[in-house]
Amino acid sequence: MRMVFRWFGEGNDSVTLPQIKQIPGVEGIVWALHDIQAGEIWPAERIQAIKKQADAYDFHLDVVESVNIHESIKLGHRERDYYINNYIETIKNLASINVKVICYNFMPVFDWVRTNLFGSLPDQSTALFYEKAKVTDMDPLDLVRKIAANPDYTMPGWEPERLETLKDLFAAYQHVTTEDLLDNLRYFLEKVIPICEEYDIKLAIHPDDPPWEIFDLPRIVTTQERLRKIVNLVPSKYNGITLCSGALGVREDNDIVAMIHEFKDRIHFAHIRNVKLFDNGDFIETSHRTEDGSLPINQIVQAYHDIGFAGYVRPDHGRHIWDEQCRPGYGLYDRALGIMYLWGLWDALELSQRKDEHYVTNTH
Ligand code: CS2
Ligand code: MN
Repeated sequence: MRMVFRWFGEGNDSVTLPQIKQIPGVEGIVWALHDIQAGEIWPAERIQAIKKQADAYDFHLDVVESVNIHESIKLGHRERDYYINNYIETIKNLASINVKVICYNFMPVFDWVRTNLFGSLPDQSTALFYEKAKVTDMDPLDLVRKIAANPDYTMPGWEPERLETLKDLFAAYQHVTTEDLLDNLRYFLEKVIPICEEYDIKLAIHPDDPPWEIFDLPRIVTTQERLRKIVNLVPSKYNGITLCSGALGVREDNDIVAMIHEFKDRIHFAHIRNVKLFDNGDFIETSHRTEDGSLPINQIVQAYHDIGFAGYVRPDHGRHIWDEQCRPGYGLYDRALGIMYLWGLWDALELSQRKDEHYVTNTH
């Protein structure tokens, strides 16, 4: 596995490149131009500027997360061709610095959804928390009205200045079904994958987080069966997956180990993190360690080892520990601890494999 670390850019991240350099085994930065709106072309000179920063620390920029998809592409509106062409121009610009993987998602309106960015864990650290009842019992337009009247009600993604756009988007998606969304993804992939093949850049779709429908919006990247459907929409290895254990793993019917084995040729980027599930459907993110959450991170790493995974891996979100002031979920300390746990598991597997090989050669 090739370890990489997400960095939001100079002035946009509390973590610095010199700090990342001191985490063992990190070879590259997962990056994006976060100020560029979905649908706009990423300018070549901005890309070059990031390259210069990364070069100074000998980090590669092979993985981009994310080049976001304009809503009109997800909605299947007429203007989508214009935005798909822009996406293609961005791919070409990224190829000029040798980018290898583009992570993206196809979630309508929201990216990940949580109800509290500072949920409490028993050790007094905090982490991203999802309260199911708060989301399922909520009529979205009601929530819009509530937040407009009292901004204290706000949740991540529902910032008061976004409310008007939210209203329009909810209306636009009203008649978009799951099948429509899949068709719109196919349309996008059919246009973009040939370019990816030509420029040797793999697309890797990130699962929906959480992987079920929320606020009556359709969601498609949710289960093993859906992933199968998506990789078959366009049968090219350039149409790939970002397998995010934490996003998919909050559904008990999702078996991450089985997914790693089934999609081994299509997983170009792995996000590894743990999450603790509660009986009422709530969940909170935890340390990466298997014992601390509900996911078998040890078996997940073993599955990657078993398939001889040579792709990119990053720890995903981390807890906020040791009073770190950071972007929710993206502090330095807990993600660095996560990396050391992943390396610990990986190195132990390497060691036992070598012992087995040694044993085999010695018995011949
Ligand atoms: C999240 C997402 O789970 C995650 O990795 O932080 O924001 C993710 O980056 C996007 O959904 C990928 O497009
Ligand atoms: Mn993820």
